[in-house]
Amino acid sequence: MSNTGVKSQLRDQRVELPSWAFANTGTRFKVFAQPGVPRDAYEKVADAAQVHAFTGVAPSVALHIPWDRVEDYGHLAKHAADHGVQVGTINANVFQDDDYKLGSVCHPDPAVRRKALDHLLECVDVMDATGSRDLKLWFADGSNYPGQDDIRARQDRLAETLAAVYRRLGPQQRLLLEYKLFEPAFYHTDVPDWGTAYVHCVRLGDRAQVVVDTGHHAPGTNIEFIVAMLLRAGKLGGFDFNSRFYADDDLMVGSADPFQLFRIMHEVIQGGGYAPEAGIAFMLDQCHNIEPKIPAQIRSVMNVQEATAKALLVDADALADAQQRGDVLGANAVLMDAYNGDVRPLLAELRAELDLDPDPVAAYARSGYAERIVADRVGGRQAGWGA
Ligand code: LRH
Ligand code: MN
Repeated sequence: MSNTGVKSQLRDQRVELPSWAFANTGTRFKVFAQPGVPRDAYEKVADAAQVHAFTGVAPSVALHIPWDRVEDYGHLAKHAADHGVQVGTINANVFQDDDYKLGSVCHPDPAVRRKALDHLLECVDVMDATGSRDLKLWFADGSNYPGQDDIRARQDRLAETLAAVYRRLGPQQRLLLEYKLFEPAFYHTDVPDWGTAYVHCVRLGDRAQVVVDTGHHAPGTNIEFIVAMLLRAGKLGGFDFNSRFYADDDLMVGSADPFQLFRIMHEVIQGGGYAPEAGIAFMLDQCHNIEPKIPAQIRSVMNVQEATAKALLVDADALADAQQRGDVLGANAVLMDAYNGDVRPLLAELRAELDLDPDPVAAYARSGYAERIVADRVGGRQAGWGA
């Protein structure tokens, strides 16, 4: 594809930001507070809008309930629009209440399951108010010791609750089910892998899709294979992009393994999943525990753009020809040539064409926004995970 063709495809890129990336986050050892951190959903949205202002391809921000609970979600959506962005995916949270120690939707006690379902239904009400398309469900549910609970019975409970949520969805709304191998459960997790998520989504219907969080697999997992399979099955709803060296580290996407991100975007493009009409949500799910949060989100969006540009530059005809001829090294070389190309000048050109500074990180630093929020956001309680 020509550079012009690649640039027009890159113009269509849409990366959704996580509101929680702008709040204080950390590990069980320590949460390091940072000056200027938002105190509420309004300030998180304003910070997310900065990322869009400097990258041009991050026009929506995902919310997490109750971390982003407000009086009037319609008013918050208006606030977002006033800042040039939209409220995107609504994330439910049934993993931080004392009642959920033994699970939420999989809990043995029907009263606890009812409580969890009520929260999930509340999140659909939020979607109605914000105009969001997607409800994202990640369950911490699982067990720590063999025998702790009946694995099969927990699947029945999960299926029952998911069906109730699916019935509540509006015709344009989707349920995105996110899997995770382990943590906080350390023996079994009720939705541990793509297969389990896929089985539940197929059972629910067309508007139930699987989310691939790139930090939620066993080390060595070929994630792009899972992406190809879900795309082929029409069940890839979206990504939670981040990267990791060990477990669910939630580091900046592309920072630990840029080649993996390239391979994933290659499968997305090959599988027809890149075009906006494919409906795949490209979301970031990251925690900036020690680094400044807004520049880290800008850098992350740029990493997705770079991986995407390289994947769009793969000579698909030459690749297919080499693959057909069984030319192993030739085929691999086609992919590596695209990966090893420097796409930064092309992206700088694209930004200039979008009337953006070719270097978004430097432009943000010059804007003075970082200093302004430190000066303005005095008092109140900084936002966090409240864990
Ligand atoms: C779980 C997860 C999920 C979110 C949370 C913030 O590890 O990836 O997507 O709800 O992080
Ligand atoms: Mn996630």
